[in-house]
Amino acid sequence: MAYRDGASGREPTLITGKDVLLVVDVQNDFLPGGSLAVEGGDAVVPIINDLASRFAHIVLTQDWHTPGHGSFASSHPGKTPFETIDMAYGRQVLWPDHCIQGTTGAQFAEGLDLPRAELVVRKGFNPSIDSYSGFVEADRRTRTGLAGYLKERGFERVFCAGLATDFCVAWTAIDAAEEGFETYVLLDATRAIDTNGSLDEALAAMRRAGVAIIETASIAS
Ligand code: VGL
Ligand code: ZN
Repeated sequence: MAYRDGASGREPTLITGKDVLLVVDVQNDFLPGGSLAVEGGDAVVPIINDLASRFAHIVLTQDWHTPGHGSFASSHPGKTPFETIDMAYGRQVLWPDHCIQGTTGAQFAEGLDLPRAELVVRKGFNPSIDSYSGFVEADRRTRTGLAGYLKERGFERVFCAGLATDFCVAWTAIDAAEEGFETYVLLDATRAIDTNGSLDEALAAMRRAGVAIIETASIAS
């Protein structure tokens, strides 16, 4: 609880048509049993399903890597998952193979029930560039089109949930804030990988970027 920005005692946040729920990477490979399982990752599924009923607008991101993707440890001889290397665009954590295009692991969690979702943004399909963020790839240059889409639709606030708190949720939220959206992370609707201090680092980076870290209970039903 100490991590949360004091939502307690505040009025619940009323959701309007200018708000969008951005559900990040709730895919089989990030759930228990998946190749890059996030501890307790399955717990976000019912929380997000319930949360979704409070939003008129929902957008999903989907990690969508090529086989042999540059972010996979298996693509770098002698390297093991969770080591880091220097790529052309900066430091990269190396991951187990995950979310390969068209595989079961890349599919959304079976229990995720978001038939009203208006857009799915796939990311990480450039074989040599990772993309934690739903907005901009790890080269910090190549844009996915999501910011343009959200702006064109007139959204003003972005509420982020999903997996993992310290990677794709954090980078997506930071970029949303940098794009000028009022940005929230619904912390209890996320779960973290937490490798080498990554969760504390991500929470601090989100706060520096002006992202508000709240809980789903503060969203009015
Ligand atoms: C993610 C590591 C690699 C995430 C995706 O969704 O947080 N993390 N690819
Ligand atoms: Zn990935």
